[in-house]
Order: sequence, then C-alpha cells, then structure tokens
Amino acid sequence: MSIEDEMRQFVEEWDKEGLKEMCKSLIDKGKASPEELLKFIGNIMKFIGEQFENEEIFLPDLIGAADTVKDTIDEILDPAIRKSGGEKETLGKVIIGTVESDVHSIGKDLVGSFLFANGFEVFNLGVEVTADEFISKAEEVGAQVIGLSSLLTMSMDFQRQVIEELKNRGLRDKYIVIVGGAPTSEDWAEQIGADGWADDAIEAVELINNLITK
Ligand code: B1M
Repeated sequence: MSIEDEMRQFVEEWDKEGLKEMCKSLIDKGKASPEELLKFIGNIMKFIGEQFENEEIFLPDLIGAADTVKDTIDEILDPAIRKSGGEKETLGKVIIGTVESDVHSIGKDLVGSFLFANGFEVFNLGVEVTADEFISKAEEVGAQVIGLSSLLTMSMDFQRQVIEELKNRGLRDKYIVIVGGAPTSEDWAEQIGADGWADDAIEAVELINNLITK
C-alpha cells in the first residue's frame, strides 16, 4: 500500500492518533518530507470531497475526516516545516486567512505551510477573519501580501469587501492582495480588483514570488 493510501485509511477511520503517529514516524525516519505529506493530505481531502458531492458519504463523515487531518497538520506537519525552516531570511511577510462567515481551513493552511516552506513569513489568522482583522494585522507586522481564502459561494464577496476596505483606508496600493479557494477564479480576482489568483498551494507560492519580485 502506498503512503497516501495508508494515510487515506486513517482519515476515513477518523484515526487521529494513527495518522499523527504515521506522519511523525515517516518524517523522523526521513522517509517523507512534511511538504510531501501535506500534498497527500490535499489529495485525500479532495477525494473525500468528491465522495461527499456524490453522496457516497455524509456530513458527519466529512467533519470526522476534516478534524482528523487538521490535528496532523497543526501538531505534526506545520511544526516540522517550521523547524526545518530554521533562521533563513524571509522573502516577505504574508497574512493569510479564510474570509468572514467561512470556516474552511484545510486549503488555506496548506497554502500557508507551502509559503512558509518556501521562505515566506506567514501570519495565519485562521477562519472567519474580518476585513478589519486582515488589515490591522497587515499594518501591525508590515506585511507585503494579504491572502484571502474562500470556499463558499456565499463568502466570496467578503474577499471583495477586504479590497474595498483597503481602498476606504487609502491602503490599497500598499499591499499585494491574492485570492483563492474552490469557487473563485481568475475572472473573479480580476472582477474584484485583486492582484492575482491561485488554483492551489504550489501556484500560490509561484504567484506571490512573481508579484513580489515585480
Ligand atoms: Co464544506 N463545503 N461546508 N465543510 N466542504 C464545500 C466547500 C462544498 C463545495 C461541498 C459541497 O457541498 N459540494 C460546499 C460549498 C458550496 C459552495 O458554496 N460553492 C460546502 C458547504 C456548503 C459547507 C457548509 C455550508 C455545509 C453545511 O453546513 N450545510 C458548511 C459551511 C460552514 C461555514 O463555513 N460557515 C461546511 C462545512 C464544512 C466542514 C466544517 C464539515 C469541513 C471544513 C473543515 C475545515 O476546513 N476545518 C468541510 C469540508 C472539508 C468541505 C470539502 C469537502 C473539502 C474542503 C477541503 O478541505 N478541500 C468541500 C468540498 C470540496 O472542496 N470538494 C466543501 C481540500 C483542500 C486541500 O482544498 O480547500 O479547495 P481546497 O484548497 C485548495 C485550493 O482551493 C487552493 O489551494 C488549496 C490547496 O491546494 N486555495 C487557495 C484555497 N485557499 C486558497 C487561498 C489562496 C490560494 C489558493 O490564496 C490566498
């Protein structure tokens, strides 16, 4: 069985300890990097999402799976990535969060971890983050980039609201604003005046690298 298949089994069984122990042991033995394991988690959650959409599993299954991977990300993978990051010079400071009214955290956390692994200093504000919280944190830490995640059609408009609030405060030109999340698109980013859109965590790193060097 492949590493990803074995991890999927733990996720499907909501075996938090099993998944954590497996990931920790693979990292400790040098058999997989935390970045690789994060990628597998992304694939697994996409697979679980498809099963949910096809009504093969139901909401409690989804919540159980999401809770299981969240613990492994928070307690094993993110700390391992941070540890391996050492004292390297930061490429820039990025504020990231899921917008108001939206509790989806997994994709946003993947993006945050990938950015960190690629040399950015990341301030992950969590979920249901208001425009004021994004902007206040960006001002406080002197960030260059604000990253807005949205997984719900109903929450997408809060991405626009953050950009509008930046304009109201005369701060729009001070920050690179990027948006992402399943219901968003390049067109949407353009429509709301964001600086860019990324389809996944790897694209988000490339996009921010390109925008920052411009
Ligand atoms: Co919910 N949910 N959910 N959910 N959930 C979706 C998003 C949905 C598509 C499922 C469906 O019905 N088909 C649907 C949204 C439909 C829509 O509006 N278009 C939906 C719904 C409706 C809901 C509720 C309303 C359900 C209910 O209560 N009736 C509710 C909303 C609660 C709220 O937010 N107020 C809800 C709740 C939940 C759970 C709590 C159970 C759980 C989230 C737990 C958690 O995150 N801690 C959950 C989950 C797990 C999902 C699905 C199954 C999986 C999301 C996920 O983690 N994907 C999702 C269905 C799906 O996506 N197929 C679904 C894996 C992750 C790696 O991918 O998040 O897409 P993703 O992130 C990717 C990219 O999008 C991108 O990079 C990431 C990594 O590659 N990306 C960015 C994301 N953010 C980015 C930011 C960037 C750049 C790229 O720059 C800043």
